[in-house]
Amino acid sequence: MHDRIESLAARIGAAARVTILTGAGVSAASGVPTFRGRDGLWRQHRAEDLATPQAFRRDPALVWEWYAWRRETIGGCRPNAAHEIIARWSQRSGCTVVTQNVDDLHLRAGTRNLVRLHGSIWEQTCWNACPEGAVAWRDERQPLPEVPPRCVHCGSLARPAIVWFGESLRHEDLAAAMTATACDVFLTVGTSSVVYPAAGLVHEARARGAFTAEINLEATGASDGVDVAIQGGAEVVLPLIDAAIR
Ligand code: BJW
Repeated sequence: MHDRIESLAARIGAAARVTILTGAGVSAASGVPTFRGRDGLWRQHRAEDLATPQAFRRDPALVWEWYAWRRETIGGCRPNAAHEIIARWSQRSGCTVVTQNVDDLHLRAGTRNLVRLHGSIWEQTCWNACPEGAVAWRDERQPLPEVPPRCVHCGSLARPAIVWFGESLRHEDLAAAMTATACDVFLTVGTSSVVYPAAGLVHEARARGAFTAEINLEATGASDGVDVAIQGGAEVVLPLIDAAIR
């Protein structure tokens, strides 16, 4: 592992453009549950019961109770060493951070040039798509005074500003992520690499000539397709890489 860390550090140190894709594993050491690992969120709840527009239409109160519980959990979590290293690297010009996480821990760590592909658990939009409510507003109140919450503009039902299965990502976010695949080094960190289009970004980056690396506790479907796969916690491996960058 030492050699792989040294060689990846040398690549990052020499790169003009670095892109980092993150997933739930980056926030695991902060106490945010992952989706598919042991104790992952999907183990207790079926995705199709909670994270689809159909589920919300069927039972908005149930879906909002799940989000209220997750907001409470995430609200008590702090960025860990992985978020902090990524935030520091993001100060370099040419660095883009693309996250699938909705917890906003990258933002709280001070990450610049951040693309939040799946939205934020701290933002809402109008379920009825009233014109003003189409633009997400922030609501960090804990606990939410009303569950389900209402649109601040028209009073109808609000929804989490999160991309559910079967929904399109925001065009500008996907475009920014695709642009960032034109880079010298592409890191995929703490993601199971099963959810598209995010899972395709590392392959796109490699096809465009990037050196690609994965950091994950375990092998994923992306491991065989990257130049270097390092098994370990992001909160352990990223500080080692950082220390090895000259
Ligand atoms: C550690 C660690 C530590 C632990 N250190 N590592 C092409 C092919 C097939 C299907 C599709 C396709 N294109 C689109 C689809 C459909 C669908 C999809 O991908 N389905 C797959 C499941 C097959 N995609 C969509 O619907 C997307 N929309 C879209 O593409 O629109 C156009 C379209 C629609 C339909 C058909 C075709 C085109 C939208 C995807 C939205 C994803 N939303 C979610 C949930 C939101 C709910 C919420 O959060 O409240 O976002 S799904 C969930 O998974 C969440 C996550 O962001 C996402 C990714 O999960 P992530 O981050 O990888 O977490 P885990 O838990 O899976 O993995 C954690 C990893 O960390 C593990 O590997 C651990 O080992 C590791 N780990 N501790 C390092 N300390």
